[in-house]
Amino acid sequence: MAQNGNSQRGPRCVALVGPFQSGKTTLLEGILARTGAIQRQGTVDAGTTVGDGSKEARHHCMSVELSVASTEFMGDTYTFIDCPGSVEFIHDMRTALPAVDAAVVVCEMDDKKIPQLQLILRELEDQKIPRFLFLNKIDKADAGVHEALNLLQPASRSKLLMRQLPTFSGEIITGFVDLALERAFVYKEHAPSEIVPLEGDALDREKTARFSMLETLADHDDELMEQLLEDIQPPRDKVFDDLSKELRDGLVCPVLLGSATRTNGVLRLLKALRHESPGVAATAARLGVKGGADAVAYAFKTLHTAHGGKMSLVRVLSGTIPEGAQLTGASGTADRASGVFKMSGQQSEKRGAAQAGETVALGKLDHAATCDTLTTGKQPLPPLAEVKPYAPVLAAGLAAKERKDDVKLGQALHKLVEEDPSLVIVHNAEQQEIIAWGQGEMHLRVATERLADRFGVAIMSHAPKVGYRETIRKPITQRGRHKKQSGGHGQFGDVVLDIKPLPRSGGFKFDEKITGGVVPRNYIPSVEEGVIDGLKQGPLGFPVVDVSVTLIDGSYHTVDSSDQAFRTAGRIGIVEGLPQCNPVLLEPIHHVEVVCPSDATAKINAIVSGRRGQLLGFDTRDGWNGWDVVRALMPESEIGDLIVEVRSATSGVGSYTFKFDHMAELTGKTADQIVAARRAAE
Ligand SMILES: Nc1nc2c(ncn2[C@@H]2O[C@H](COP(=O)(O)OP(=O)(O)OP(=O)(O)O)[C@@H](O)[C@H]2O)c(=O)[nH]1
Ligand SMILES: [Mg+2]
Repeated sequence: MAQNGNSQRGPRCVALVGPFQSGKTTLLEGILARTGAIQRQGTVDAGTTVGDGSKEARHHCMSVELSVASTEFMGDTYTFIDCPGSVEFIHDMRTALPAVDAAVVVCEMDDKKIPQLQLILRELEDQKIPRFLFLNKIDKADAGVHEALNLLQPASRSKLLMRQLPTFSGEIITGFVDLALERAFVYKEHAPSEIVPLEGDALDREKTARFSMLETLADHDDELMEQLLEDIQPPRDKVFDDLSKELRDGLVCPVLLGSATRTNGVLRLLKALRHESPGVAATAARLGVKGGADAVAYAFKTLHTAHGGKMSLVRVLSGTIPEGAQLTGASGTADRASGVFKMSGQQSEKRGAAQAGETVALGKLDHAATCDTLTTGKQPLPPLAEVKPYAPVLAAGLAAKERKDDVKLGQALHKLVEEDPSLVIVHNAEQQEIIAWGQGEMHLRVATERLADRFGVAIMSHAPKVGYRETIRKPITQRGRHKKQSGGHGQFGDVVLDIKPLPRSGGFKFDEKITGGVVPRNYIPSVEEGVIDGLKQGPLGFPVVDVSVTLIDGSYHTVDSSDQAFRTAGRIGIVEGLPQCNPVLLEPIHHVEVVCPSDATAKINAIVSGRRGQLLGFDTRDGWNGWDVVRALMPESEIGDLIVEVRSATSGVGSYTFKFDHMAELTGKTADQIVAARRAAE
């Protein structure tokens, strides 16, 4: 310990993660209240928490982006990053993880949430983040909590290690025994737990549970194993050393108990973080930060605030960032930080220089992006972490409600994507649409709410258009004749076109077989242009593809013929010819892969078949215990809101990716409806 009572590990940064609605934001509130950072512990349901401070989070009673708050505990600063639990907002958690020393995975005794837990633990395992499990809502749990490890273990690759043993009064959990300290506590609502004697039945159970905890630790410590075999009590310091070493190395994941609403178990959690979790030095080493004269920080979130403008949330990994520091990120351009701020949910407060270990916001770094490695040096550093968003799964067409907001919409979308890179904006030139691609229904809904609330652009959204095409099934020879005699100079063009179907993905081919100059050479390109004009919208209302057109005959007039006249003649030829060629609708078919927990595979198969999908088979998902991947060919029009059904069949964890495969003919009632809808829209 340092003299001032601070631990030598310095300011910490800890992520609160876990399945949807497990109590992360409530736990943050409990921590802030228990450590005196806030006067009153707010609740999510009343919309009074620090973590869910944004209008959108309050409105939906769930976290929709990460939020950050710092507090002091036993002389050290702790910054917590409260991450959303919904898979639709998981990108914020993924970009935050490189910044943290450890994560607290808040979870419940609920088998329906195990796949979500597995998903989150997988991210932590992959990024090598030391992690505790906080088994929350213990106020609602019963004696079944003994089964917690059996229930939760399959979700974790590293061994779960019970650090605490619940004690009961009847069916209700009233306290716990700390198995490392060997002390018994009873919970007090909104107050520290009280130490009570450890005796009788509780003592016997403690001995067994402690032995099992030590056995788990001894798997990675031969000396401890020998002590256990020889019935020697290991010294308490050794147990704590092993706990923190094996936590840091990702060998074990200690499990603590508590109730966020009552702040039960919160102090023990903080003490475990203080004594067992690594500090910034270990985190910098994990990320490969090379110490030196220049400060290094990792930016894990970008915000555009109404008053402060752009803010970059960063963890300082080495050195000091003074006010007004010049910082360079991946862009290579240095920006001057307009200020160093302490964050508390939506509130920011100006403060002084930030030291290694501290988590702060830096103002107005115009060129900094989320995931950037920032340095006070002149040269940009190689990135410490690269977190690519998952491929988006749901699209919506967006337009400003009022035309005058079109320019503002463009700027707002740019800021929105800076804040949330898991949102993808595509400008579809063919359909003249702005398409927002997101991670799910709620993600897109929140995006449009933010556009209105934060950036003042009211939005209309619509289902994006499907990329239908049409083609022909019968060849024909068609004349196209354009003749106009109005007063002086007339117009004359006359062509004969051979129109033929091409095989699928044959595109468009134009050829000519003109002999004897019946159509002068210089007009032939105009004929082709006219044909292309005519193919832009076929008789069914869609672009025509897989057609070959050959100019075989025609005639001209020495005075009245022109490029324009032959262009018009070409267009007339194709437009009059196509309806006689037995046109047919083509729809895009995609190759789809749905990933889901195996017990949902049958449901997914049914969903895919119900959406005109052609199942290609399913396999176990590589490296994912208990998961499958279902492969199918599916029409684009049926994929539109596929994710909504997939999520509801998989407790929110299933997802899919897709890739264009081919265009297929579509006939019958479905095709008639599409054509009728297209005509109605005209
Ligand atoms: N009984 C009980 N309820 C709790 C406890 N902790 C949280 N809750 C309730 O669980 C619900 C979700 O709590 P949140 O704190 O929003 O959970 P979260 O994990 O932050 O949710 P997301 O961020 O949306 O994933 C709220 O209704 C809380 O009041 C607890 O310890 N006991
Ligand atoms: Mg939350």
